Amino acid sequence: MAEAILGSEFPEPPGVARNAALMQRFAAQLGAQGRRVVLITSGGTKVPLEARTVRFLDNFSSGRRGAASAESFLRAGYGVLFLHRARSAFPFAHHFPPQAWLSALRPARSEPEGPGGRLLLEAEAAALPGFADALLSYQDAANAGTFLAVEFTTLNDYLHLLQAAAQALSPLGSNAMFYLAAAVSDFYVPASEMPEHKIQSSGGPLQITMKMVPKMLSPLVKDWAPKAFVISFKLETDPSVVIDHARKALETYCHQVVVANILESRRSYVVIVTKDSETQLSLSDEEMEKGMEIEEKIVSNLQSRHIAFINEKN
Ligand code: 9Z3
Repeated sequence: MAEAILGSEFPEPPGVARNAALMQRFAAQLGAQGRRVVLITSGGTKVPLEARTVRFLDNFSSGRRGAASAESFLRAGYGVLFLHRARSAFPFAHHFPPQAWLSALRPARSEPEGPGGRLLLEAEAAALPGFADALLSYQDAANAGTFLAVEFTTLNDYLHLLQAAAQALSPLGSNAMFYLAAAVSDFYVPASEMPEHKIQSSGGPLQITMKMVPKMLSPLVKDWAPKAFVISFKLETDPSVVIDHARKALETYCHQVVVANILESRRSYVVIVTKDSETQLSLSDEEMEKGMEIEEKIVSNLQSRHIAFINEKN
C-alpha cells in the first residue's frame, strides 16, 4: 500500500512492517481506554546522495521541540507515539547529556558482587537535579504503555513510517492528534538517479538536481486519518513571511493548526495559527531562567483546541 502512494522512488525500507504492527497494537490498546493519542514527529531527515552512502543532505533540527512536547503531552494524559530521528533529543533524557551523568554517577556497590548482582549507583542530588524524576516519569509511561518510540534516519524511512503511523491512529478518529514537528527535507535524489558509489571529486565541481518530496500532509488529512486533529509546523528565517506561509499551508491542506516559528527565536516565541485566529505564545526572561520550556505553553494551548475539536465532532 505504501508503495502505491510513495511510488517506486521510495522503496519500503526494512523494518516498516514490524513497526507498523507495533504502532497498531499501541493505538488499539490506548483507543480501547478512550485515551487521546498524539503522534509527534521530531528531528531532521537525512537525504543520501549516493546509494552506498558516504554523503548526504541534512538539516539543523535537534529534536528538542518534539522531545519536550512529548513530556508535556504525557503529563496531560495523552498516549504518545514518538516518531523521531535516531540520536536526536529523546524525552526525559535530553536534559541530561552524557557529560552530566558520566561525572555525577558513581557505582556504589553491587549485591552480590559480579554481573548477576544488582548494581547500585549514587550521585549528589544537586549534581543531577531532576534526574530521578525524569527516570520515574519515563518508566511510568513505558510501564503504562502510554509511550512508544519509533526511530527513523533517512527521508525514506520517515515517509513510510509516517504513513504507517497515520494508518495506525486513524481508527481513533478525532481522539488522534498529529503534531508534525520534524524538519523534513523538501528535496531528494530519486533512487533511479542516484550513483551507486561514492561521488568522485576527480569529476570536478558537483552539480546535483534534486526533486521535490511529495507533501505527505495532503494524503494524511484527506485519506489516512481524515477525522484526526492535525498540526503542522512552519519554519522560516524571515519573520515577514512566516504568518503568510502558515496561512497558505492551512488553505492548501485544510488541516486545523499551523505553529509558526522563526529559526533563532523558536525556543521563546511561536504563533499558533488557525483559519480564524493567531495566538502568540512567548516565554519571558524570568520563565526561561526558571527552566520553563515553550512547549509547555504550546501543548497546553493545543490540548484545549483538541478537546474543543472532539466536542464539536461528537
Ligand atoms: C518546526 O518548525 C520545529 O518547530 C523545529 C524545532 C524543527 C524548528 P528543534 O528540532 O526545532 O527543536 O531544533 N518543524 C517543522 C519545520 C518544517 O520543515 N516545516 C515544513 C516547512 O516549514 C512544513 S512541514 O515548510
